Amino acid sequence: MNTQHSGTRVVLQPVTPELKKWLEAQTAKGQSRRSIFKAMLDAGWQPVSASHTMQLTDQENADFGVPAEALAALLASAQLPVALSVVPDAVPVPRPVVDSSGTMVDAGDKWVEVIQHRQDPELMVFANLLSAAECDALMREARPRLSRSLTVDTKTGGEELHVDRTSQGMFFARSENAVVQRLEARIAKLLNWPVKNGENLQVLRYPPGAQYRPHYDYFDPQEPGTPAILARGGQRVATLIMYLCEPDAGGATVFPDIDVKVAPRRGNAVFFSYGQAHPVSRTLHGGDPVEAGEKWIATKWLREREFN
Ligand code: PD2
Ligand code: ZN
Repeated sequence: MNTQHSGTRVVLQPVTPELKKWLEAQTAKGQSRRSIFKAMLDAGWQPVSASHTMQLTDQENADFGVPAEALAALLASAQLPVALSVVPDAVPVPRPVVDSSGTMVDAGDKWVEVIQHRQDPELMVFANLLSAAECDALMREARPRLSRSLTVDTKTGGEELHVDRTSQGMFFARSENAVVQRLEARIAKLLNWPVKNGENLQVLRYPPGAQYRPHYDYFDPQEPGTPAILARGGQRVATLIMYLCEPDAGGATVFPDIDVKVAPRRGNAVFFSYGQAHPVSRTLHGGDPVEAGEKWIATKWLREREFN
C-alpha cells in the first residue's frame, strides 16, 4: 500500500519479528535508545515510523525531534500496528561524463568507448576498459587467494556463505599493487566518483554451472543489520562489473526488470547506478549460469561517501 507523507512516497509494512529481534539485540548490547533511533534514520526511516516502531515515550519523542502532529496523525489512522518503510529520496550517484560524440569517456590514462548506454537506470557498457595484460594480472594475483564467495548478511551486518552465489572470490586491499592502484584511479576518473568512495576491488571466478542469482547490490534499508553496514560509507550507489575472462558459453549479466543482457567480453565492463535503495531503481541483476569454460570478473561497488 502506498501513501503520501511529507513529500516522500512511503510503503506500509508490518513490523517483522526480525526487526523486533534486532531492536532487542541492540538494547541488550547497551546501545542507547537515541543511537538506535539515529541508526534507523540513517537507514532511511522517517522519524515518525522509527518512533512508532521503537514505541518512544512522549519525552523521547520531544527529545529526538519527532513531530508531534505527524505522530498523532499516524496513531489516529487505522493502520496500526505497522511501520512505514520509505521509498528513499534519490541521492547523488556516479555519472560518467561522455564526450560530445556520445561514445567516449576520459578515464585518465586512456579514453574508453561506450558501446551501450541507457537511462532509468543509467547503464553503460564499456569496451576494453582493461587490457588483456591487466585482466591476466588480476587473475594471477587472485587465484591463490580464492575461496567460496560470501555475501554481506544484512540481518547481522556480518558475512555469510550464500547459496545464491556459487562462485569463488577474494578482495584486494586498497591500492594493494600497481595494477590495482592503476585500475582504482582509472575507475574513479571514468565514473567521476572519488577513489575513497570505492569498496575494495573484488575478484570472482565462476566455474561451469556457477551463477549469481538475481539480487540488488544496495543494502536493504528494512534489514536490521543494514545500519551497521551503512556506517562504513553509506549506501552503495553504483556497480562496475569488469569481465576478466569470458566463458565459452553462458555467464551473461542479466537485468530482468529492464530486459538487458550483457555478454561477458574480456576487458569490457558494465556500469549501472541506483540512487534509491529500493526496487524502484529497477537494478535487479544476476549472473546467468556458466555453461562452458570459466568466467572471471572484478567488481567495484561505489558508496555514497568514503568507505573505510
Ligand atoms: O558476474 C556477474 O555477472 C554478476 C551478476 C550480478 C556480478 C554481480 N552481480 C556483482 O558482482 O554484484
Ligand atoms: Zn550484483
